[in-house]
Amino acid sequence: MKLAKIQYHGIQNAVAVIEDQVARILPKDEVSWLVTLADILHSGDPSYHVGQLLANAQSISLEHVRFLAPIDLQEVWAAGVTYKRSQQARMEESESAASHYDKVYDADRPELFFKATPQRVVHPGDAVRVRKDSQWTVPEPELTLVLTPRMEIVGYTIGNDMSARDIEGENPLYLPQAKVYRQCCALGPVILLANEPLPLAETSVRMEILRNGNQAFEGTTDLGQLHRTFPDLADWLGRDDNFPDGAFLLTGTGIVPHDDFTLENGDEIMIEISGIGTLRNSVVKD
Ligand code: DO4
Ligand code: MG
Repeated sequence: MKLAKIQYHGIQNAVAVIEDQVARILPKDEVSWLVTLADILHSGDPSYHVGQLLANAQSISLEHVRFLAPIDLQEVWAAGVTYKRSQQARMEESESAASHYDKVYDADRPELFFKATPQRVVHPGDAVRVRKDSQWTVPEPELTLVLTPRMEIVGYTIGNDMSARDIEGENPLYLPQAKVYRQCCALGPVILLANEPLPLAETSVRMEILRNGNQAFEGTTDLGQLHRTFPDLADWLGRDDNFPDGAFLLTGTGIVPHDDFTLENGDEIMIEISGIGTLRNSVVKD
């Protein structure tokens, strides 16, 4: 089952189940404590509660729907160097930090970093941004875990961990500046409820970047290449910390464009994860 936060016909914020070409809008007044998408996700049994609400749902065509990032008050975190491709790319980009990237790939403790507050996250269809002081920025397409305050994996969505590779490569202590800034992250368009584990090797991740309508980059991987498990990443994130509003955890990139590629103003990014959907964003460089 796929859930989304949407706008339609002047309604600014509704929660819907997405089925084929239809959004089934969940009523807010049936069970008063299930008001936000996070309320449903953190309810202990989202599928059951959604099932109850669906009895009074109104269906509208997706043509009339604008998808919002499926986030409420959660913090957004990210894991790094969880795929061989990311380890290689990072070691090439930073001579001084190469051994750190090498070690963290195999270390017990993963690299986890703070990525975004909800206000830094852009909606599907909106623009992610290249920092003014970066000449080398790329998108990172990442399967993203939706975590409850108890750190249970309750869903999956698509994330874009925008990264200024020149800033990160100059000095690893600049990582927060390379990663966290206005419009540095996109999430959506839907959350696939995690009723069953994802079939990792069969779940493909594909990213395509268009420039002036032409393909400027295309790459694919699959979740079978991930060097860590989702429960392990969630466990490390929750270790000795509290997330009263839950969290999103981007699980790292297995696709890194070649080193002479950087995003340009007006580029279009498409990230497709099989079984979840496609996250589309434009790029602004200002
Ligand atoms: O260590 C730098 C960031 C790595 C990252 O974001 C990734 O592997 O996805
Ligand atoms: Mg990343």
